[in-house]
Amino acid sequence: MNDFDLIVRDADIATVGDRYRADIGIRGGRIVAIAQSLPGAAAEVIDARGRLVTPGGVDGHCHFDQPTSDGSKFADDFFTGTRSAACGGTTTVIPFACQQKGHSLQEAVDDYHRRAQGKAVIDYAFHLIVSDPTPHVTQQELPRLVEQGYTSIKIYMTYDDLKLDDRQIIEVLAAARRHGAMTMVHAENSDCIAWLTEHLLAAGFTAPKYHASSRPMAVEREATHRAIALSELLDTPILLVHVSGREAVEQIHWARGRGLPIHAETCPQYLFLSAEDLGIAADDPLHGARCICSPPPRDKANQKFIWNALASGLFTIFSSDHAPFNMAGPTGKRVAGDDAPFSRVPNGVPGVETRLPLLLSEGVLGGRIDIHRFVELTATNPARLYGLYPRKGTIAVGSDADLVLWSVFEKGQELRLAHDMLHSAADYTPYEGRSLRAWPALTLSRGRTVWREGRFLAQPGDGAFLPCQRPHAPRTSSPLDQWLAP
Ligand code: DUC
Ligand code: ZN
Ligand code: ZN
Repeated sequence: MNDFDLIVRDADIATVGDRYRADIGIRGGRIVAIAQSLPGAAAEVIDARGRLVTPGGVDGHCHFDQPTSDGSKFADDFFTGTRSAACGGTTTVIPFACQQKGHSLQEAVDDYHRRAQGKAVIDYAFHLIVSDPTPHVTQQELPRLVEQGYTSIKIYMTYDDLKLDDRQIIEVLAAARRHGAMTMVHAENSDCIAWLTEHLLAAGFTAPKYHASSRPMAVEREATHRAIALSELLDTPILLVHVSGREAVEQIHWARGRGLPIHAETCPQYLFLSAEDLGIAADDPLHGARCICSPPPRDKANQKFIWNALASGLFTIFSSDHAPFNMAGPTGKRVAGDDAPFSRVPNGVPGVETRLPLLLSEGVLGGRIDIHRFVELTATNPARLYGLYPRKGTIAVGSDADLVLWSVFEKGQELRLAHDMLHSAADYTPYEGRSLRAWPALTLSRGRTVWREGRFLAQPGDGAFLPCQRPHAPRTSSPLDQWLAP
């Protein structure tokens, strides 16, 4: 009988706190030993030969096979989405079970389990999107679902079919506070966007680049400030998702200075894309639609500001916000036609597979952040924030054996990113042609090799659903609790 199912020998291990060379012993999908020159027999040995090894990525924000209301269809389901994640070094994903207005949260959860069942190749948890916070939802369903391991809630301040007004946001935050859930906030001012869009369209400014004009920084700044104020009022933490530029960062900085528990996320599109990418091409007026996402990519000065905020520690997590719609065909970006106005183009860009390689290449190997911050942003902090740590997000005895062994390329030997390298069902990447200094050589998910030297090796259904712990204790001891009914 072997001591281990697998030993990864001579790994250059990087975690949030440490960097050292060791062997990693794996049994039953878990890490059971870490030592220099691990004794004992193993059914399989992987020779890492001093390769950089990081925890498998935890992507705390991605969209697979989510129902839509405009006739569009997400390009990735749970199979192609998780396949793409695994090939890019991510071993846990957290997409969204989205409540439809007039329906229950439980229906959304049941439907999303059906969509995931037998398809995912890596482990997954669900966030809940609350679009209709009736008393039944906040008082009956949310407490029960939090108890069952759905411990994070996304709310929207924009999008007609999802948005909540301030009173509804307060009701959700009160429930999150009471039950120890994390609330993620999409912060953009809906009325400002509606008014700007109406006037842009009336003036004939319909091309993709006007998407950015319809959602300027002030729209995000105002909503960010309002979300912070509501979080302070309710004495409960929030996470501001997909923060895109300086003015939103300044609000978060201000809130942290007041000691408020405000977390923040940014995404590859705010580091690697800019408003210029929304431009048209000679042969396709909708060319820029490939980079339409919300909030929109900003200018180069904002891009630089987000890089600095990432390095300075302001951001808690770095997620993909993978939301893939195809450029070809009738259910993607062209759902409203080849000449559709920007306002009818589905929002979102693909990015679940390129998230880690882009940040390792341009962040760590480009000298902007160190490897520990990379691990913190991409694996450890999302696992902590969403109640999956230490099972996920680190390399430690007792943790799941979710690992990435990296190929690192010297300067001058870079890999050129091309869509046909990728494993999403999306028909393009917005990062086509970028130089990469790193790509996963091998990804392990619970000790199984899911990606090795260009070959995808997992089976649909290998991934399991992960119930999450409560990310924070229910809050019950502030002045609010003297009069707030339980
Ligand atoms: N914005 C979102 O809020 N969600 C999906 C994609 C996007 O661009
Ligand atoms: Zn959002
Ligand atoms: Zn999103």
